[in-house]
Amino acid sequence: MERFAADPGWLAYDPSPSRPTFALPPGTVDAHCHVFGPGDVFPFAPERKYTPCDAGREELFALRDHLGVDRNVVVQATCHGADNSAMLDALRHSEGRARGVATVRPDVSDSALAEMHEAGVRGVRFNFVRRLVDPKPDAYYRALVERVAALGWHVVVYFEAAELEQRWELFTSLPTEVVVDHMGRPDVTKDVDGPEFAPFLRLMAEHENVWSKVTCPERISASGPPGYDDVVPFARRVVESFPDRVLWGTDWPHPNLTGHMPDDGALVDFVPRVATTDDRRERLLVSNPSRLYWGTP
Ligand code: 0GY
Repeated sequence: MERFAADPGWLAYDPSPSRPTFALPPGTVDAHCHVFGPGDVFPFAPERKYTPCDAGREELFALRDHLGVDRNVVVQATCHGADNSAMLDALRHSEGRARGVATVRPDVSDSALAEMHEAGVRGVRFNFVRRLVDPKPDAYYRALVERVAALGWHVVVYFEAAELEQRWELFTSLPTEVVVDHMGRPDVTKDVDGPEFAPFLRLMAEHENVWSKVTCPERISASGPPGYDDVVPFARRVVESFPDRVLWGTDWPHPNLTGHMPDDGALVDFVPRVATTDDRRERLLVSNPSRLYWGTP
């Protein structure tokens, strides 16, 4: 049994987050969260770029219940590479209350894909963030998309804002739904109406299969906690412009943060500031993720 030590200076998730003031509507989905190990059961991948603290499914489900979340979408984290075992184990122990997004390589077998589908995987994640992975040429991703599209899965893409132009052709030609992590990581010190954020808004406006997670204010913000005020106009703009193609999530257990660890209760209280009507909140939290991950209206 291998034991892993988290990277020096690794910030662990908050073990006792506040209870949110905002009451999440019934059926709320946390559409972006991860499990890490535990490493002695589900070893971290040899090619990983970071070693986190353990954060397993039991802790995730406890957080879910504490916050008033109903269901989770567990997104494969890069520290587990293409070994999806920890994520799949979480899905299988969720009593139908979790779906997954996997990382797969071209050598994945059809039977492994079918097994993942059976466990609740509904998407594959392509990560282009260089501090997390070594990105591949477009052709690599195109070949994989053909395989997973046949299962009705969608594609989740994670990239830094500067990468959008370079991968535009790839992102806009994918035949599936495409979900962008964390609004494409905008520079929120710039104007929401400025030229920096415009390409991302154009991507969504021109391509009706593109969705966005309005997640990670704690990661994107320059002004910081508790309110992450500088992220509000960006997230609100996306929610109001594309109300049927937005998702929300906690990003628990918050890998690779260096400045501070967010209070997950405060992340819930961020929601009504960016989705300002009951109708917008219902779509963001309940009906959009239900449609995409559970196939229900
Ligand atoms: C996130 C963000 C990060 C990490 C990962 O898979 C990952 O390791 O996505 C990050 O470091 O920005 O969405 O969890």
